[in-house]
Amino acid sequence: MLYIISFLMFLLQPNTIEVKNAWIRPGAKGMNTAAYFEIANKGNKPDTLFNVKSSLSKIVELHETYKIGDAMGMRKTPIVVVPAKTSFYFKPGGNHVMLIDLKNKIPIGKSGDITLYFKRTGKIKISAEVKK
Ligand SMILES: [Cu+2]
Repeated sequence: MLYIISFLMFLLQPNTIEVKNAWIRPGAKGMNTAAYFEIANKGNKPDTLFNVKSSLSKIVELHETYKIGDAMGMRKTPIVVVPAKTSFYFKPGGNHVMLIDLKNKIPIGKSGDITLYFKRTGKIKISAEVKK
Protein backbone atom coordinates (compact mmCIF):
# COMPACT_ATOMS: atom_id res chain seq x y z
CA MET A 1 0.00 0.00 0.00
CA LEU A 2 2.75 2.39 0.97
CA TYR A 3 4.49 1.50 -2.27
CA ILE A 4 1.36 2.41 -4.28
CA ILE A 5 0.97 5.73 -2.49
CA SER A 6 4.59 6.71 -3.08
CA PHE A 7 4.29 5.66 -6.72
CA LEU A 8 1.19 7.86 -7.13
CA MET A 9 2.99 10.77 -5.48
CA PHE A 10 5.83 10.26 -7.93
CA LEU A 11 3.37 10.41 -10.84
CA LEU A 12 1.74 13.57 -9.49
CA GLN A 13 5.03 15.41 -9.10
CA PRO A 14 4.98 18.56 -11.19
CA ASN A 15 7.55 18.89 -13.92
CA THR A 16 10.23 20.93 -12.20
CA ILE A 17 12.69 21.16 -15.07
CA GLU A 18 11.97 23.66 -17.82
CA VAL A 19 14.16 24.13 -20.89
CA LYS A 20 13.88 27.62 -22.37
CA ASN A 21 15.17 29.86 -25.16
CA ALA A 22 16.65 27.03 -27.20
CA TRP A 23 18.54 27.95 -30.35
CA ILE A 24 20.99 26.44 -32.82
CA ARG A 25 23.61 28.09 -34.96
CA PRO A 26 22.99 27.47 -38.69
CA GLY A 27 25.19 24.92 -40.42
CA ALA A 28 25.80 23.17 -43.73
CA LYS A 29 25.34 19.47 -44.42
CA GLY A 30 28.34 17.48 -43.15
CA MET A 31 29.50 20.31 -40.90
CA ASN A 32 29.29 20.73 -37.13
CA THR A 33 27.24 23.20 -35.12
CA ALA A 34 26.02 23.75 -31.56
CA ALA A 35 22.76 24.21 -29.65
CA TYR A 36 22.17 26.42 -26.63
CA PHE A 37 19.38 26.83 -24.04
CA GLU A 38 18.57 27.54 -20.42
CA ILE A 39 17.72 24.69 -18.04
CA ALA A 40 15.60 26.09 -15.19
CA ASN A 41 15.28 23.78 -12.19
CA LYS A 42 12.34 25.05 -10.14
CA GLY A 43 12.36 22.01 -7.86
CA ASN A 44 13.83 21.40 -4.42
CA LYS A 45 16.22 18.73 -5.64
CA PRO A 46 19.10 18.77 -8.12
CA ASP A 47 18.62 17.03 -11.44
CA THR A 48 21.23 15.59 -13.77
CA LEU A 49 21.31 15.87 -17.54
CA PHE A 50 23.00 12.66 -18.70
CA ASN A 51 22.16 12.20 -22.36
CA VAL A 52 21.09 14.12 -25.44
CA LYS A 53 19.70 12.95 -28.78
CA SER A 54 18.78 14.61 -32.05
CA SER A 55 18.10 13.46 -35.58
CA LEU A 56 19.81 16.61 -36.94
CA SER A 57 23.32 15.15 -36.93
CA LYS A 58 25.06 11.78 -37.01
CA ILE A 59 26.74 12.40 -33.64
CA VAL A 60 25.28 14.39 -30.73
CA GLU A 61 27.36 15.14 -27.64
CA LEU A 62 27.24 17.21 -24.46
CA HIS A 63 30.24 19.54 -24.51
CA GLU A 64 31.93 21.91 -22.13
CA THR A 65 34.48 24.60 -22.88
CA TYR A 66 37.75 24.84 -20.99
CA LYS A 67 40.68 27.19 -20.85
CA ILE A 68 44.32 26.34 -20.21
CA GLY A 69 46.47 29.47 -20.21
CA ASP A 70 45.46 31.32 -23.38
CA ALA A 71 44.24 28.19 -25.13
CA MET A 72 40.52 27.50 -25.37
CA GLY A 73 39.12 24.11 -26.19
CA MET A 74 36.03 22.00 -25.85
CA ARG A 75 35.49 18.43 -24.80
CA LYS A 76 32.77 15.89 -24.19
CA THR A 77 31.24 15.92 -20.75
CA PRO A 78 29.21 12.95 -19.45
CA ILE A 79 26.74 14.83 -17.25
CA VAL A 80 25.58 18.29 -16.21
CA VAL A 81 24.13 18.69 -12.70
CA VAL A 82 21.55 21.47 -12.30
CA PRO A 83 21.22 22.40 -8.60
CA ALA A 84 17.81 23.01 -7.01
CA LYS A 85 16.23 26.44 -7.62
CA THR A 86 18.89 27.29 -10.18
CA SER A 87 19.18 27.95 -13.90
CA PHE A 88 22.04 26.46 -15.84
CA TYR A 89 22.88 28.11 -19.15
CA PHE A 90 24.17 26.37 -22.24
CA LYS A 91 25.71 29.35 -24.05
CA PRO A 92 28.43 30.31 -26.54
CA GLY A 93 31.82 29.95 -24.85
CA GLY A 94 30.36 27.55 -22.29
CA ASN A 95 28.43 24.31 -22.27
CA HIS A 96 26.68 23.37 -25.50
CA VAL A 97 25.11 20.47 -27.34
CA MET A 98 27.54 19.59 -30.12
CA LEU A 99 25.89 18.50 -33.35
CA ILE A 100 28.59 16.70 -35.36
CA ASP A 101 28.20 15.87 -39.06
CA LEU A 102 24.83 17.46 -39.87
CA LYS A 103 22.57 15.21 -41.94
CA ASN A 104 21.09 18.19 -43.78
CA LYS A 105 21.65 21.91 -44.00
CA ILE A 106 20.00 23.77 -41.12
CA PRO A 107 19.25 27.30 -42.30
CA ILE A 108 18.27 30.40 -40.31
CA GLY A 109 14.53 30.58 -39.64
CA LYS A 110 14.04 26.81 -39.37
CA SER A 111 13.92 24.85 -36.15
CA GLY A 112 15.28 21.53 -34.98
CA ASP A 113 14.31 19.01 -32.31
CA ILE A 114 16.62 17.95 -29.51
CA THR A 115 15.74 15.54 -26.70
CA LEU A 116 17.35 15.93 -23.28
CA TYR A 117 17.42 13.10 -20.73
CA PHE A 118 17.31 13.93 -17.01
CA LYS A 119 17.70 11.44 -14.16
CA ARG A 120 14.73 12.72 -12.14
CA THR A 121 12.50 14.41 -14.70
CA GLY A 122 12.99 11.98 -17.58
CA LYS A 123 13.11 13.12 -21.17
CA ILE A 124 12.28 16.58 -22.44
CA LYS A 125 11.95 17.27 -26.14
CA ILE A 126 12.66 20.83 -27.22
CA SER A 127 12.33 22.69 -30.47
CA ALA A 128 15.29 24.99 -31.07
CA GLU A 129 15.15 27.96 -33.41
CA VAL A 130 17.99 28.25 -35.93
CA LYS A 131 19.57 31.71 -35.67
CA LYS A 132 22.88 33.55 -35.41
CU1 LIG B 1 31.67 21.37 -28.84
